[in-house]
Amino acid sequence: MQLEQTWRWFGPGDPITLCDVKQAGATGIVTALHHIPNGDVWPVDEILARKNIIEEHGLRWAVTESVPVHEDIKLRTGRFEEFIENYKQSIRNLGQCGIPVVCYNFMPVLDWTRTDLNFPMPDGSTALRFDEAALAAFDLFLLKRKDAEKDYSVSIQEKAKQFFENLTESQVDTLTKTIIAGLPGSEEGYTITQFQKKIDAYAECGDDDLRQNLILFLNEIVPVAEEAGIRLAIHPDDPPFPLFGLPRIVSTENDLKQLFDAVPLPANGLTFCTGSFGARPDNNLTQMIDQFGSRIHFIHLRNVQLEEGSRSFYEADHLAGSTDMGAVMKSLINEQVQRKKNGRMGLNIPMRPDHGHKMLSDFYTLSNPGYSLIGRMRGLAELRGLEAGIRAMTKQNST
Ligand code: DNO
Repeated sequence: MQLEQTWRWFGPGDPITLCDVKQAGATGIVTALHHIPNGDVWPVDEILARKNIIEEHGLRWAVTESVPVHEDIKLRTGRFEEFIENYKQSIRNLGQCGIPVVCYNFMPVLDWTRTDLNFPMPDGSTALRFDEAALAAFDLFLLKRKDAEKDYSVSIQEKAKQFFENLTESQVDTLTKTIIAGLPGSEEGYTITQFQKKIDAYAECGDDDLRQNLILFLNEIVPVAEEAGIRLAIHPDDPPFPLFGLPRIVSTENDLKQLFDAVPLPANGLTFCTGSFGARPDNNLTQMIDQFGSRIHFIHLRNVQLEEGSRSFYEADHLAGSTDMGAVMKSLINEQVQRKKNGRMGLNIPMRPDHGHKMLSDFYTLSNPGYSLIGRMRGLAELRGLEAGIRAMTKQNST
């Protein structure tokens, strides 16, 4: 059994079509009902309609990414009880329709965060980048968050000042939009005023409080998922360190341990995202796979190049960058071998090439940032080859 090769598709409005995906060689689709407002129940008929479109193309809906978690649930305020009931119903409905994996995240306010969506690579393609100085510039001089300077080293503050002074008005606008207007898959976007208000709501919520709220949420939804035949896969924080003074609780091995110890049912699982965990040099990715392998229900493969002396990184080619993708793949194949030995389900763990560069004809066609056709196709092709090569070398063939 190989890993299941999947592809994120944003639905019928995605400029990349299911016919394109087929030619890229993926067999599984990762999608979500993005048009349903955050907090509402996903109705069975809507799920089935999406499933039918996918199956008409000879593909299968392998993973839901994501069923978003409403801010009220994260903070346990407002209508959180109603939203948790709705979440449970969405899980039951997805289970009834035979969609086996649900990815979600518990990042406060923002989903994933970057500061540059068009970072030029030496080969002429462009990548996504997180520049700590650019983030600090936004935080210190545009958002003007109280005490923000405490969160940055003196050298980053200096770089941020210099960076900010050189920005044109339109660059200020682009930076602001990149950070808070909502990257693809984020269900929320904000203006600066709205963003500040959202951050203020976390004034009294530290890491321990947020973790407790996640565990209370998991206590309710994991048993429902077990019963519905759904595997839940929490996505790590991206990037895996605090932003804007907000709490962060899914960034490290120790964070994962606390979650799985608190709620041990097998449906309480993980999206192993190499790009997210890999953005922290103190995360040992293969060790994390060895330790939590049985919890991995979904895989995102992406490589980041860490930049010396800061928390900055850019998204490198899938087989380049700071993460040893060969070692990661080997550990994932080992996990699969263990599963086979133990006779457990979920053998062909779904994986997707997470993001890709904008390259070649991607420059002349529409796509969502990070979700280009050619760039991701290259990533998938490289990862497919890596997997086949390791299997051939280790005689862990695909049957
Ligand atoms: C970015 C994605 C994230 C991810 C969510 C999962 O490209 O990996 O948007 O889908 O955080 O809930």
